Amino acid sequence: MDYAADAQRTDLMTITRFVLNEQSKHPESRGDFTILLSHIVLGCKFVCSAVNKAGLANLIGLAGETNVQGEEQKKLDVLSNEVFVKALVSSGRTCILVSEEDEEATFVEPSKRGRYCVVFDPLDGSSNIDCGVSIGTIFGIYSVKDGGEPTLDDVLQPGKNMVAAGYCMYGSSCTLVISTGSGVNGFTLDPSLGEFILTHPDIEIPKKGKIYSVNEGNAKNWDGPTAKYVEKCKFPIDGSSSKSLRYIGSMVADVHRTLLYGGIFLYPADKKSPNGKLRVLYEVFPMSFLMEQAGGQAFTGKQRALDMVPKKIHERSPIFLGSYDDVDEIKALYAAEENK
Ligand code: AFP
Repeated sequence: MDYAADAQRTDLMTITRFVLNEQSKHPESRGDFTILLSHIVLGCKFVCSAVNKAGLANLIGLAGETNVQGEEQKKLDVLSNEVFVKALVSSGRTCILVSEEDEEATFVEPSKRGRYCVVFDPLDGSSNIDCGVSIGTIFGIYSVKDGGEPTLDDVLQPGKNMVAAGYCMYGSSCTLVISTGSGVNGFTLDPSLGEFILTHPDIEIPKKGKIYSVNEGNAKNWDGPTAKYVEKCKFPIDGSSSKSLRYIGSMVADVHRTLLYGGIFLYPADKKSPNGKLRVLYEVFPMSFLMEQAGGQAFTGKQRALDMVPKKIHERSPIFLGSYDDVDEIKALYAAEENK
């Protein structure tokens, strides 16, 4: 009998137990973060269940509304947003919420306020819903800057100030990956228990990977360094093997694979979208935070992604993130372009 494996199977590390363990390392902690996280987890469980039932419950389809980015909202987007906003407000631990689905930030009424600001995309990759491809929720958490009245400046902070970030992927299994600033851990939902169980402790991204992930349909509009980098992935000049291309078009799924297998995920700027497509606060920052915590890098084409200071809540940025050495290569190409 494999006693070690058996012990692991019967001594389950749930996400709540994990966070409580972390909390006990900070005697000054009042448990606010644990409470906030339990509300995020509830939102993820609800969305997971809704995604699984989508076909049955006739949830797929347009809700007849358009979101800030001018995209048609699906019923599941609307539902997920409502669930997360309500869960976060009722936690009593938040004061400002920024959601991809809402044009304006939500300032929580004073009686329900706490000290955390949460930025999130409740259902990222929604154009993939109808064909059953993995989609996910992405979130980042900041502390309010000081005890005064909360303002938008509390969420317009550089990504490096986040206290935690994560995503939940609704795929063949439901996986929650989170970092509170000391490494990255992954939990898988056990549907029979209704609990997220630690299945991917201390995730470290391989230093170099064999996969690149990008929407090559935009290639004709790319700038020089991006075009050169992708060319090198396909036709390496140093005699090494070419990289494989994998692109799902759902950031959570593409980043999850990159985190586990290594490689690079790119959503660069192009002539049509000089700032790229992905949103700084609730796509670029949380994923960059996780990548750095796992030993990788995240770069915008100009600077370390987490150093950016957003001016608007729905701002976009180009992003290159993944294995340390792979991101180093693209950084070198941008540096060479700059020195021309
Ligand atoms: P949707 O939510 O509209 O499906 O967009 C998903 C997304 O924001 C992100 O999850 C993907 O990485 C990226 O857009 C895909 O964009 P392209 O379709 O332009 O490749």
